[in-house]
Amino acid sequence: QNSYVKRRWSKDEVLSSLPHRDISSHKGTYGRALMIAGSENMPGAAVLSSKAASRSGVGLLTIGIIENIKSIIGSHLPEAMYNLHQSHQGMLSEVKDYSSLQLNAIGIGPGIGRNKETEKMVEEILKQQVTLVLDADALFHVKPHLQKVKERRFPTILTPHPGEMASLLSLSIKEVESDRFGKSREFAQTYGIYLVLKGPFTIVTTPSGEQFVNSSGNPALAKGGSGDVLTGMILGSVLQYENVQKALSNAVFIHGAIADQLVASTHSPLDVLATDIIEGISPLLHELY
Ligand code: NPW
Ligand code: AMP
Ligand code: MG
Repeated sequence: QNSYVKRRWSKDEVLSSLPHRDISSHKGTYGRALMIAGSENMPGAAVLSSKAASRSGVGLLTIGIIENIKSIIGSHLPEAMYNLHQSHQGMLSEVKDYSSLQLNAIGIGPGIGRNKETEKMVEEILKQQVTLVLDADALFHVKPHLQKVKERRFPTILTPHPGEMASLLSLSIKEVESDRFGKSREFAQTYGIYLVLKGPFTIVTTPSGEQFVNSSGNPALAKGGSGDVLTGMILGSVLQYENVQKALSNAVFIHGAIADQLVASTHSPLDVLATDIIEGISPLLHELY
C-alpha cells in the first residue's frame, strides 16, 4: 500500500507546470465549457462557479441555468453565453443534443438543488463524451449511477467535501477523515475517476491511485461559496492542461494561495468572501506568471 505515490503539491510544482499560451492560439484553442449551476434559491452558486471558470482560462463559456435567475447572473458576467430553460426539465431535453455547442468540458452541480429533474440531468450528463466536473448536488445525484461513471471513457472529476465524500461512500464523516488517503484512493481506483477530497490539505487522487496533497489554504475558506468557486476554477483549469492531475492540483493550490494572500495582506480569516477569492485570481496568477 505504501508504494503508491504521495506527493506534496506546492508553489514550485505549480510554477513548473503552468500552461503557456501559444502566440497563434485563439479562443477555441482554450476550450468550450458549459457550467450547469444555480437554481431559484441558490443563484449565487452559478455566479461564483461561472465567474471563477472565466477567470481560469476557459476560451468560451456557456452557463446552463434556469431562466428566472438570468437577471441576477447576467450583469456579473457579460463575457458568457447562456443556455436558458424554464426548468431543469427543459434543460434535460437539450442535454441530449449538446453536440451543437462543441463542448470540451461540462461542470455541473453547484446550487442546482436535489430533485428528480436534476437527478435525470446528471444521469444524462454522464453520457456526454467530454471531461466532466461533478460537484455539490451533482455528487448527491451521482451516487446511484457510479457504475455508469466507471464506464465513461473521458475524464470524470469529483470534488467532494468530507460530508459529500461520506455520503458517497455511505460512511460517517469521521470514518472518511480518519483515512483520507486510503478512502480517496480506493474510490478513485474503483470508479476510474479523479477525486478532489477537499478540506485542509485537499488531496487530488488520479484514477491510478497517485495522490497529491495541497499545501495552501486556511480557514478563511470555511465559508459558503468557496467550493463553488473552486469548481469553476477546476472547470477552467482542465481545459488549459494536457495533464488532468496538474490542472486539478494547480487550481486547488491557487484557490488556497489566494486565501493565504488575502489574510496576509488586506483581510482577516473572518471576512474573506467567495467573491474575494475570485477577485484574487488575477493578482495571484499575475504573480505566478
Ligand atoms: P456540518 O453539519 O456542517 O458539521 P451539503 P453544502 C458536512 C450550495 N451552496 N468537513 C456538513 O457537516 C452548494 O453548491 C450555494 C466535514 C453536513 O453534514 C450545494 O448545491 C451557495 N464535514 C448546496 O448549497 C453557497 C463537512 O456536509 C454536510 C464539511 C448544499 O451544499 C453555499 C453538508 O453538505 C453552498 O455552496 C467539511 N469541510 N463541509 C450559494 N451562494 O448559492 C460540509 N460538511 O448538505 O451537501 O451542504 O455543502 O452547503
Ligand atoms: P465547500 O464545502 O464545497 O464550499 O468547499 C470548501 C472549500 O474551502 C474547499 O476548497 C476546502 O478545501 C476549503 N476549506 C474549507 N475549510 C478549510 C480549512 N479549514 N482550511 C483550508 N481550506 C478549507
Ligand atoms: Mg460545495
